Amino acid sequence: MLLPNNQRHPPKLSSDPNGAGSCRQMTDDQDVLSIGSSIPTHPLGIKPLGNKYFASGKDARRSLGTLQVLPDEMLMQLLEYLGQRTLRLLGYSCRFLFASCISDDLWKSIFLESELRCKSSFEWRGTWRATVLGFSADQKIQIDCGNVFSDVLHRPFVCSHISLGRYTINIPAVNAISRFEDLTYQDFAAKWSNKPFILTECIKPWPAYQSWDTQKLLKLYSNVSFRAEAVDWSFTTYCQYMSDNHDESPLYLFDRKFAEKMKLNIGNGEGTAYWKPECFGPDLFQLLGDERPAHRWLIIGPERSGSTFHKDPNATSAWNAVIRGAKYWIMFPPSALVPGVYVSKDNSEVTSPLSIAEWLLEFHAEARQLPECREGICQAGEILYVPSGWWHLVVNLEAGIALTQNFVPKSHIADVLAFLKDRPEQVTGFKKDVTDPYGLFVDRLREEYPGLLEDGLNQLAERQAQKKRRWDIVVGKTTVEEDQPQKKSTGFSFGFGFGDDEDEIP
Ligand SMILES: O=C(O)CCC(=O)C(=O)O
Ligand SMILES: [Fe+2]
Repeated sequence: MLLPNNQRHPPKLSSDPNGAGSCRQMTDDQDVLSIGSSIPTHPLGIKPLGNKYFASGKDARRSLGTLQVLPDEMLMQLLEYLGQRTLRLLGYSCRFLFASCISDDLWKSIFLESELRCKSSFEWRGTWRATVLGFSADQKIQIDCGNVFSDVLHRPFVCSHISLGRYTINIPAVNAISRFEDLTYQDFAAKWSNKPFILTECIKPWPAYQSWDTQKLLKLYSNVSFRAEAVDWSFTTYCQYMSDNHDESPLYLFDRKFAEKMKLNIGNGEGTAYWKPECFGPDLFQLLGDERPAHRWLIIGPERSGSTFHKDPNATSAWNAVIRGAKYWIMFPPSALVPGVYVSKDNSEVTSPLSIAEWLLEFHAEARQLPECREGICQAGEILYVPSGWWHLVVNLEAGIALTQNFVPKSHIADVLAFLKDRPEQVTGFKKDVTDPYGLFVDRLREEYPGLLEDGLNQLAERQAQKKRRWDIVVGKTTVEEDQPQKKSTGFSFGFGFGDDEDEIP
């Protein structure tokens, strides 16, 4: 899978949203207006760096002593090496260090290194710091940091408070993801397997849609541990976190063993929680039985949680059904260059160094202008289709519950065969004892769908030959006219359209 490498982007001092970092004198109230009326003033009074140049009174940074030589980014990096006691005490030495040492990103790391990390049930106290230190809400320290000017310290606050509405309303009509009540398999296979779409009615009969909400799940599964990124938390603890956190990138519950943990039946028949929609037709990875890679997840998260840009694993396609809440999706076809997303040369790593909020602030406007951009909101009771290889970023517009499943429709057999064959080091989700996923898939297809396998392999061979021809043209071994005599050369292009594999040198 192309996993996003969620490193934080060093904040750009000059590109603070709406000029928050620019040289304008601001009162507290003006501060609020400058970064969008929905962003409250920082509770400690920390201000963007630009405000410093017109502020009267002492700049808190001057009390840092020798540490003044360090830029804010470096100071924060240094603090990452400190343990909880030192970090807490250092925070009481001056206002600037208080504002720095209280940063909840630092305390999240401390939490993850502490013995609390292994606990499934504990009391979440609103911040990572309060949770680690066992503070109650009324023990919140309030030190006025009104003379602390720092984009590094202010920007995470902006990012965790931006209004999502301004990015998700006014979707240009040409970008809008198509919406249907339902679709037949014939239509899907013939016209829609290469494009995202939303179905508005097909999951409405699911018992999961009809009866699940957070309260109900809490009643039934309060002590069940679910995976949320790096931790396994009881549902009670996760719900406490979900209803009271201010993280820029909230911890996302993403559990692939949910069916076993919740003792759910899935599929057609009595007493099942949900079944896969008919319109997608057969899932060819079902042929792998227990040897198929991880393929279904329960997803729960608060407003602003979500998934940064990625492609789904092993060139699979997916559906994502919203049970409660609403999700904003922004998507691009496989060969698109997505603004703010950097892919390593061998396509194995995606560095989307930004949180969802940072990406929205910095790149959304540019991305939306691209002709390949597709956007849509999937509401509760709706399901969205993600075609193989499509880039997507997803953000929860409100706290929500979703179910997702990855699968291989017949129309994408060649994409999956190519991925398993040509990128074995990027294949993910198979159990360790499955040493040759490509061979396994081919064997099973040969038994069940020999004609389809032959088609898939022919498509693969044709793609390979095409790549070779393009390469020969580029290195001058042949010309476009020789390659395609019917087509007079009007200039060579490397854009091969939607659904195309990355343009690789053979
Ligand atoms: O609901 C979401 O956050 C999207 C999940 C997703 O893209 C995935 O499971 O691959
Ligand atoms: Fe995905």
